[in-house]
Amino acid sequence: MTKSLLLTAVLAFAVSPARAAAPTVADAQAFMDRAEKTLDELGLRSRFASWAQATYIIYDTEWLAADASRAYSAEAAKLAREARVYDVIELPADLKRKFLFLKLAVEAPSPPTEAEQKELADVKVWLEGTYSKGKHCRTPEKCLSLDDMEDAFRTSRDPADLLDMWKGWRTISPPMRPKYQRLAELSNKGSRELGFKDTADLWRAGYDMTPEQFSAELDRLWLQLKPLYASLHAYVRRRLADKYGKDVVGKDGLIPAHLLGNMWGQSWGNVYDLVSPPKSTPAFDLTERLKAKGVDEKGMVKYGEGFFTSLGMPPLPATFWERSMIVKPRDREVVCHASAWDVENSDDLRIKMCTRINEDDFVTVHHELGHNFYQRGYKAQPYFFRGSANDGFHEALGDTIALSVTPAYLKTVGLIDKVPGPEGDNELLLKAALEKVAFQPFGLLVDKWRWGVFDGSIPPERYNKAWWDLVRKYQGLKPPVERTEADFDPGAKYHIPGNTPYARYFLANVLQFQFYRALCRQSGHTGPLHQCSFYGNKEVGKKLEDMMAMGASRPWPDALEAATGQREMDATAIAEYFAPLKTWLDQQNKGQKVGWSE
Ligand code: X8Z
Ligand code: ZN
Repeated sequence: MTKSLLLTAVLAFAVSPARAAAPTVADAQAFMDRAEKTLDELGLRSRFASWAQATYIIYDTEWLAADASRAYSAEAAKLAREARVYDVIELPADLKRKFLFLKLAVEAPSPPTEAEQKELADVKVWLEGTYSKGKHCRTPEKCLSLDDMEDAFRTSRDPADLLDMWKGWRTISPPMRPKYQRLAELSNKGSRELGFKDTADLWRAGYDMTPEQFSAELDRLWLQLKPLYASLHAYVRRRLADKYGKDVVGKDGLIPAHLLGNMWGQSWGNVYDLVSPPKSTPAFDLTERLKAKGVDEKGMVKYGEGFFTSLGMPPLPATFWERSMIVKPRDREVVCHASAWDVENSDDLRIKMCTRINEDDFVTVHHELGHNFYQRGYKAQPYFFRGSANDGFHEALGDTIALSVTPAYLKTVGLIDKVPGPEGDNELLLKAALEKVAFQPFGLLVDKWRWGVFDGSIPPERYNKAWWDLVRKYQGLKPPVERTEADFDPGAKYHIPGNTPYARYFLANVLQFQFYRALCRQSGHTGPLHQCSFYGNKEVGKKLEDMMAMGASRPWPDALEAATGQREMDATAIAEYFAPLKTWLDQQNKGQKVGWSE
């Protein structure tokens, strides 16, 4: 115990004669054991209720889910308040870590009064339900779900059609605005009760550094990637202008957000055909191959599982196939946004996805199963360590596997007949960059916006403007039509009404290339990084299993070191992967304007 802590402890003891003795480490341990047991039980109830709600949205399941979430959050907040008595003693590192995780147990921590707790739980469930049930009705009879529109965005090349869907989807979110404002207010109250400045501070407290350091770390990683993004952006912008004309694209250096094959302009792989080098013939189209082979939704998941088992990991449990929701039900509302669960925390692995037979969802299946195998890996850890080293690790694992879905791998599993020669490499890299590099500024700005909302620097009357300012600054995109404060465009992205932190996806895109580079080197791969597939490599599997088994028990640099030998997050791996493409993009951009006025 340090001198000042000792003094505080003694003083606390001296001024409260009613207390028998100052708390000891053993007291703290006993308290933590009880806290873990209590939250484990309440978490179980809450997950059962949330699963029912997410796979069958009706008044009753929403009620049950809100009630269970309120009970869990209120108990977590109460325990965190009680835990303050242990602030004065020096705890062993792992116990101290658990006390921190107790404070971080809930993304929107419970405010003090019961009425506010109920209001917060209801607002959260309402927001997610409103998003998930959202429709754009072109006529009263012809309503499109987000799922339908996402599908249309993949292939539609009609700017008027795209604009209609882009605007139509954003009509679901204005009613969310006052509710979102309440979510921010109530969750800030809860965060302050726990000793944080606000929820922005709480969200950045789980990275083994201060919140300010974490923000600086993200900015540092972004600067490592920005030149590559700027080259890609300039190239794509020019090719889209060739296709749609200057009238649609404009002359300000920005790209209209509805032309990128994705509802949020967050990843651009679906417009590959529009931007691929003019004379190239795409080697293969995975979506077409999956359809031609008659692969169904379950078959998609089987391919994903097959990759993990090839690494020596045991297959998914039988209950996975019984309890998962892999196909969108026809007759009820569900939360289509993909997720992975371990409901009972005993290998009760499940995914929930409105799977479509296409390349995007082929990757998403690997992403979700990555969550499931991680959950299985750390299930023997105590309650608070059942998580990944930091949340970016959880998001990165399945994507790391998906990077190994190379043409050679696809041939091995019989999805393509012939591996294209190295002359097709540039196209493959361009395709991958449209997914991974294009995503990064979006991955960064979503939480920049939320941190601003939580810390008050973005007041409600500027919610929408601040969102588009960030989109312009980081992504270099613009809305295709004027937006005002009558709109609430952040609410049209799942993670805002779903209240899921987003910086994790930015980190995941950095980390997955670090994992992939290290695992490829370990498996003896020598050629260009993007040609590596570690399919079937049991040593790689062992390395991943060791990291997953650590859960959240150690600071993330330890887990990163165990897997990669590095202790820092580092965007050089992604830069190395795309280095040949960067050279090519810069040649294409010669004499052209790169960048935009931020
Ligand atoms: O939300 C997800 C996953 C579930 S954790 C499907 N992702 C982000 C998104 O869809 O916006 C994966 C990539 C980014
Ligand atoms: Zn995920």
